[in-house]
Amino acid sequence: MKFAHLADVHLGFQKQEPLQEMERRIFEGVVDRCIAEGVDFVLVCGDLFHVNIPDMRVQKIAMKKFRDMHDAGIPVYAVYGSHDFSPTSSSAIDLLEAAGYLNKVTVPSDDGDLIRLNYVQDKNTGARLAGFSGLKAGRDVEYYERLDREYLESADGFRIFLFHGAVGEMLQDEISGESLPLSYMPRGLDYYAGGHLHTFRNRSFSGYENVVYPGTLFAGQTADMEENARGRGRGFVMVDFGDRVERVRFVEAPGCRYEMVDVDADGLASEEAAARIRSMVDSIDPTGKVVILKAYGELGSGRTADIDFSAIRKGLLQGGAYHVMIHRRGLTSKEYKTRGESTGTREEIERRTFQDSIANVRIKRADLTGHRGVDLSTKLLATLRHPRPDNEKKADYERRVTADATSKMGLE
Ligand SMILES: [Mn+2]
Repeated sequence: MKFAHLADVHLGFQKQEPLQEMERRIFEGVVDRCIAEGVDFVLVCGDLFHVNIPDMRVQKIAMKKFRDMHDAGIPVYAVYGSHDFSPTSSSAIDLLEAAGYLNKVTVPSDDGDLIRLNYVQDKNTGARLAGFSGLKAGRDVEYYERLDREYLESADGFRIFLFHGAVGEMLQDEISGESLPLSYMPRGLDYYAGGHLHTFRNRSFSGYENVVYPGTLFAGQTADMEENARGRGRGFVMVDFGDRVERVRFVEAPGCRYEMVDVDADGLASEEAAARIRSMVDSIDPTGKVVILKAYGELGSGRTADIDFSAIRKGLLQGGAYHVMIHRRGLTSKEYKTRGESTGTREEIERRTFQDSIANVRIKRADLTGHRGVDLSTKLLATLRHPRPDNEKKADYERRVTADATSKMGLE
């Protein structure tokens, strides 16, 4: 018998069309693979979706593939992650459950001090599954402290615990704000199916064998894309089992090909930095690849806007790149540095900040640069700084703010 273990798919994470297409292809390929391999069931350990209610495009992709699994007779067992969690059961996860394509395994009865989780039993294999969803920061610990572990430990048969969160013992070198000790989980179960950490890891401890994170299938945060470009394999986990776990194997999902262009421009003049970026970009073959251009450091002279990133992007796309990502947040300029001093009134600080930022913007229109640009920015900020009052509907608020902003910009 075998099951597949997925987590952190983050459907809907990608915002650019070519990457959305890749995200879809990877997910569909993995589901097709599970069906072709004839798995007995599939586990989804949180963050299937990047947000609890993703747009319809994303829901359709999921609906279709979960239906395929359902039609192939493959049950899916899931817990929420931190991204698709909904305390009121209004997540796309719940839509899949309502359609009968997925089973949430968290069935707690919370009366008194202890939280009791009941196992869900898989009909065909007899495996028992229980789990905890990922909750919003900090609340996990409190729930685990109240978990009736003995109840879960006393059941017999093949037992799986699904969870979404960082287990302290499984951390490698990441700086993680919060983690749970393994001892918070029921002891002696057969498999601990994790989600939340985005890279594959598989370890066993005394009393806790087979603690596994499959990692993300593609990406759920920008740093994942960079790791991909540096050669990290992504995929899911396939587990063969009988009375016990027999084999755990990582199955790599085919993804994109990448080129990483990493430019340290520290101390360079802006023309030198531009030349370095050009020569590095010219030395790669972008054909069919996702190119990640990362520029950082403090320019010794000139403006960051002297580097024409949009022309570089255009050139790469013309050269056949599948997609170009430019990360230049770490690039600053010594000459045009935003003055950090926070003296003066709020208005003075705001004006100064706008002045400094506008100096770094490459644009020819006089109404958007110089003191006119600062005036306009200040006026727009006045419109945008007020949050929606409680008694105003969101749509009305958006309409009012948009109308106000367009009139200040002199647009119709
Ligand atoms: Mn995640």
